[in-house]
Amino acid sequence: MNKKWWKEAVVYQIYWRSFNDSNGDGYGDLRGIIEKLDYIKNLGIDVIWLNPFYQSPDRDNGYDISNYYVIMEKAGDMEAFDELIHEIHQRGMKVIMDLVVNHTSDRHPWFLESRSSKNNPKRDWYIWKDPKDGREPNNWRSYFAPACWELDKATGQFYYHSFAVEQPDLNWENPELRQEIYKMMRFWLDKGIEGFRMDVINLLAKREDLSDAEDPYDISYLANNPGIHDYLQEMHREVLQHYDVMTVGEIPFVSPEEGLLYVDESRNELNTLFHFQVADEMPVWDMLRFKEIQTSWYNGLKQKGWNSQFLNNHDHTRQVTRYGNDGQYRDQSAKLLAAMIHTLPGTPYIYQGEEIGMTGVRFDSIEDYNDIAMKNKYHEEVSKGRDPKEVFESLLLLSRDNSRTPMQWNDSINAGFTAGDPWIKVNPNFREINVEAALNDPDSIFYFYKKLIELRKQNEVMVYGDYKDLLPDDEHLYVYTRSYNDVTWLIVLNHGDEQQTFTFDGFANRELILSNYQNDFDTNEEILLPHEARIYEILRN
Ligand code: TEU
Repeated sequence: MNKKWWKEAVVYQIYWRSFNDSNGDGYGDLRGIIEKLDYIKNLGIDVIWLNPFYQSPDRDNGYDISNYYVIMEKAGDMEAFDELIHEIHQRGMKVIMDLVVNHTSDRHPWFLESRSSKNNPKRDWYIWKDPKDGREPNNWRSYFAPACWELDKATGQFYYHSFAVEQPDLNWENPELRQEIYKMMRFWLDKGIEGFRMDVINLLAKREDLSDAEDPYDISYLANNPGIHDYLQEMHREVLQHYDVMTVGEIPFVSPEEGLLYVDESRNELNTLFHFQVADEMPVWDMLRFKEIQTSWYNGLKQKGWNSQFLNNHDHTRQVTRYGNDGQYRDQSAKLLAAMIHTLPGTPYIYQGEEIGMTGVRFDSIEDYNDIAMKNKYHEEVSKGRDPKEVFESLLLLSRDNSRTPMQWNDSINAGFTAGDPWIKVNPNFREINVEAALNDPDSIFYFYKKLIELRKQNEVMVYGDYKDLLPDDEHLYVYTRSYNDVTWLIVLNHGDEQQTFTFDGFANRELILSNYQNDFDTNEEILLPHEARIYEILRN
């Protein structure tokens, strides 16, 4: 396994519209990020991932792009972008952008031309099909709508959209379109960014067989279709191989064997991936399933490909709420989840606010929510006659807005995020949970993350160490080793509200490196308190 900077990095994800507002319009922006770069550097971050800020009508918060070469006005302008990149580099950090090339906005000039007539030169830049028996070509759903087909009355054909109606999919079979995308990628790489997070990149190739799906709700038919690897290997040849970049693919619906096809270093496609066997398939914490997933991905990628480790992002509820304890044990639980993500094999990602233990949110009505996925689902279910209150309740835990409330900087109005009216309500717990309080508390979650990141920089075993789960069948304790050259670390995690016992058989000679409790061990060291996490170095006899 060869060493790479992106394997050793810790990545911080900034959902800029909720991060810091520099001009009082209620939205975060690029200059707002510049104001906080010293905070991010202080945490120890190596790479910043910026969610999309290209020009967009903003139906899906920037994931519906209408011009790949212009900065969305809410976010700022190209001068602000250039200054941000410069200031990130001045601090010795790198930056990756979000590459969204499975679809554009329906307001993109390419689509406006394509839909204008059947013989427009750009008709084939998108995917158009004739009706079948006067209806959609088949029963396929999209992520955000009951159908992935939308009728364009002017030309009498349906266009294909994997997400919202306002997000028509690009036709990657068209070589002219592909070259246009590669040109755009070079534009941003030549401005000095160090790579891309690639939005649902395994959806680029579409299923040729348009027959109805047996279960249209299993939308995996949108992904991993024949041709996808040809496109990614061409992208690598045409663009990526010419730069020292990091690429991380958002790759849903794959097993380790399928995921390896995207990140096997010998295949020259992507460097690493986000798989979703946890975030999309584990609604709430399931320790045994989580252990199975970790071991299968470790064995599946071992020595060939590189994994990522994350438990939340802008699409998935804050981890301490969804997978931990955001009540009585919030502090210990947030630190345990951090210790786990940062000691498992793969590049760790920190989603803004995770480092201070920000939690999910529970607004009172659907009007308080912004997420198009949640609102479309709500209206679809209510239109079937279901009780609106029951539908609303059912969508709360996994609403993407759980992670999109404004960053909580201090206990002043709007948590110091904006001097204006925030585009989405601030989580009411901002008076207790905020950056200022965290920086003033030496035992805060922030400083625990900072220590984990420091340990990673000082100990290659955290990055390149072999992984072995020692208690695969234990529902509460997660105990594993990482080994590299002559160094072995033992990680002992009690993921639960009850104390547990671990006897350290075979690990008598050990040194505690980090714990999320003040361990004076006046009690028996073999007792792990609720949500206790410990990292040991195992000493040679
Ligand atoms: O997300 C893909 C998507 O639909 C995720 O919400 C999904 O649940 C999981 O994370 C992948 O299976 C990407 C972006 O992250 C999301 O914000 C966009 O809305 C979407 O693509 C469309 O661009």
